[in-house]
Amino acid sequence: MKSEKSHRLFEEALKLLPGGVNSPVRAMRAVGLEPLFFDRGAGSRLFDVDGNEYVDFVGSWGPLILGHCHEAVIEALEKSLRRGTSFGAPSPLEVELAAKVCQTVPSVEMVRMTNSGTEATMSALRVARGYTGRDKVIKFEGCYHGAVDSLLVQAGSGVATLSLPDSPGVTRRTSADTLLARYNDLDAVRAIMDGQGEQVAAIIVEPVAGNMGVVPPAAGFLEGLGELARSSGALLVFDEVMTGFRVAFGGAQQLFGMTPDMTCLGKIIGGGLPVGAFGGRREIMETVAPAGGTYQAGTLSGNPLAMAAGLATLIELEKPGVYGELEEKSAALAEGLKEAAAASGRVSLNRVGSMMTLFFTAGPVTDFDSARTSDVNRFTAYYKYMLGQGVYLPPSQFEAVFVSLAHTDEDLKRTAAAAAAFMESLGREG
Ligand code: KE4
Repeated sequence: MKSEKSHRLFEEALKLLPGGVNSPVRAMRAVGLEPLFFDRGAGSRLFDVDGNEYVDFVGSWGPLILGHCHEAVIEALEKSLRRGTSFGAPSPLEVELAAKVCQTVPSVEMVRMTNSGTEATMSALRVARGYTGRDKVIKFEGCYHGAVDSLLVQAGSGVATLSLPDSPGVTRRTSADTLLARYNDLDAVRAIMDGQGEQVAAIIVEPVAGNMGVVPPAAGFLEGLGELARSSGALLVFDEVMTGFRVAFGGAQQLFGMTPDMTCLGKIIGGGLPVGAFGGRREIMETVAPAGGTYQAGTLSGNPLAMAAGLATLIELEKPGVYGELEEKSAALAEGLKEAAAASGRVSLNRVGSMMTLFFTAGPVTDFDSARTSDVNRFTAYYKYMLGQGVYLPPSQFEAVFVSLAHTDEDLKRTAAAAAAFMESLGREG
């Protein structure tokens, strides 16, 4: 596989960008590779600057559920582009997309657009703290909510609660208000609430975890969080940046029949352009400036191009049969991967809808600790083999593979066949 042009670009980028990239995970360090530089995408395919072609299962980390350059998205962008790239003032498209989100996501009566998922979760927590007058927030080990200071924390001493900064620059005081629990462990949350419930402003959770690899909620876990939040006066915040419009048109909350107090969105609602959003009950959202006193702002929030691409994407997703088709494609890929891995026995697959992860561990993977029993060296060998076969997977064991409407049966069969060939080679190694 030629990579001279990517290599040269990376050499140049290393002088200009930290690590040569604008976001760490795409640096491909977890799999010991230099990042590929891409020239264009089309449908389910990506083409790098050296002319290599790949079946793309990253989909820009989730937004491209329609695939690359979908006609409806391109047309919407072309039409919007010629009317202006940004006004810094309201435009009709913001109202149209807000209406679509509020009509679709059960918990969202009002919504505020942002420019990233990070901004959305950061703002949602500020609103929750302002609304409840409380300081503490509960998050779960292995869940990622963007590069938010108070959420870049790791498990501190003990197991459940004390958290420590997970990045230089995050102060102990900042992390002190963040309490940690194990994902799918309601008892851990109950223990925190018994001791500090009256100080907790919010419980923030990925309703389907995607950032430790895909980990579904255990039966009763989300409902239990809802009860614990309600009984203590804390807000339940679903971070649906990844799952929103992904696992169902109304997101995980529609899939599981839940109504959290607030929801964070991103990725798909921008159709590949920079976007985020947070929303919830009207009485909560009316506290956001300028309606209320909790400040939140953004020069390019509600940008007409992002709104146009997001609206075009949601209009496509709303068409009859779309999620049935996504489910068929995703189930076919999952079955193919499971068959491929059956021989090795040291692999387990988690899937919810069109997001899935093949863990190189016997499993079951139900939280971050069990995810981390994965053999990351074996994952790396798998990753490199698949890349060589023209399959572009997320370059980390702890990420989600995304199936799009653009993936063809041939794409999926070819991917499963490549995985089977790799697994057989493992069997031969013993
Ligand atoms: P952004 O700020 O990257 O738009 O969104 C942050 C975020 C918030 N919440 C969830 C559940 C998320 O998955 C994310 C971002 N996801 C990662 C991939 N796991 C983005 C990839 C990257 O960081 O480059």
